Amino acid sequence: MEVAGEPIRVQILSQSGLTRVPPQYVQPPHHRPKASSPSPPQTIPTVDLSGSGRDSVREAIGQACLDWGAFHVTGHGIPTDLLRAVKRVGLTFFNDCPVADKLRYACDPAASASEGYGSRMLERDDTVLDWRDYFDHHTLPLSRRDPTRWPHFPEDYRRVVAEYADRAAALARELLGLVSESLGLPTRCVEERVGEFYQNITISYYPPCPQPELTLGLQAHSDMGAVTLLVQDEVGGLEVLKDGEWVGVKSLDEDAIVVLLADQTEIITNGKYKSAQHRAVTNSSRARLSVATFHDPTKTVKISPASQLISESGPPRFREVVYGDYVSSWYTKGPEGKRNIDALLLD
Ligand SMILES: O=C(O)CCC(=O)C(=O)O
Repeated sequence: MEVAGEPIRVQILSQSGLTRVPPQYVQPPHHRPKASSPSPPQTIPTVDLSGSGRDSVREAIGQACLDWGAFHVTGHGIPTDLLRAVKRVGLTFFNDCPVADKLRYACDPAASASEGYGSRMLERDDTVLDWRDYFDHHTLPLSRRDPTRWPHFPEDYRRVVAEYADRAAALARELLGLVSESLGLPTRCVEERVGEFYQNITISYYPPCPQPELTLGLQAHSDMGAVTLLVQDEVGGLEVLKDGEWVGVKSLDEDAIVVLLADQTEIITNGKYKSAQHRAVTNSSRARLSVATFHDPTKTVKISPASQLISESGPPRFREVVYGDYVSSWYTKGPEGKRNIDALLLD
């Protein structure tokens, strides 16, 4: 798809002044967002990691994982200034960099999760498109990190993203430790089964959409890896599926980070904790920005339920999977909710 010789980006479409979304962005009726409900919706819990004692923090995390698979964390130690900065550099790139400069960093549209500036998430080109542009960064292990592939503008972009990546990885480790402990496992149990983090940071930019009732900024999915940390601006648009209903997750305050359990954690915990199915909706008046940091196993790692969580009365619920095979299946078949993890269920 091309617009005036350039590969298409949603921001270009949005700025062209169109009043109807092109047909390839129109979701089938059963996937469209619902008009917001008049009663104040429930939302994900908040866990203050600096709260009173590890026992109560661990308990709060365990409950949040059981009930939602998603929660806000505060008191996590990542400086507010750094959270602000990572959103600022992302927004400056999308808003202030000329299109031609942005396209210098275009990702390879033929390769899934390739680094750079893109719009399409899946390899298949017969699916409804998301109303979103993004910049994907490969950040860990350090052998994958090459900041010269990231935007040169604003001038502190590369330093800020690298610093945030390191702080986010430390927080992800801390959270997986609490997840393990909340199930009575040794602190490093889940982290050791995941192995060295393969970390990507995706900065998503959702331009205003002329028909938000017909589109999704990002289709419903659960994340493939172990745990995702999401920082969002004040615009709102993230929704988490709870008991069959989509629940809005507004930004709490500048310090709060959304934690989303991902599929490999569901497998390792033998389904005791579920990965969070989520999506992003759009709006007609304000662009929205989010920064998602994914912590995944390396592709060669085999993932299976932790042996400590298997017993005669609680047999393994998932087949072992090589993580790279899981990723390939996800990108070729598409997420369609949780179809890829469901395909590993043993009956
Ligand atoms: O922008 C959001 O709120 C969600 C982002 C997300 O789910 C993703 O990047 O996978």
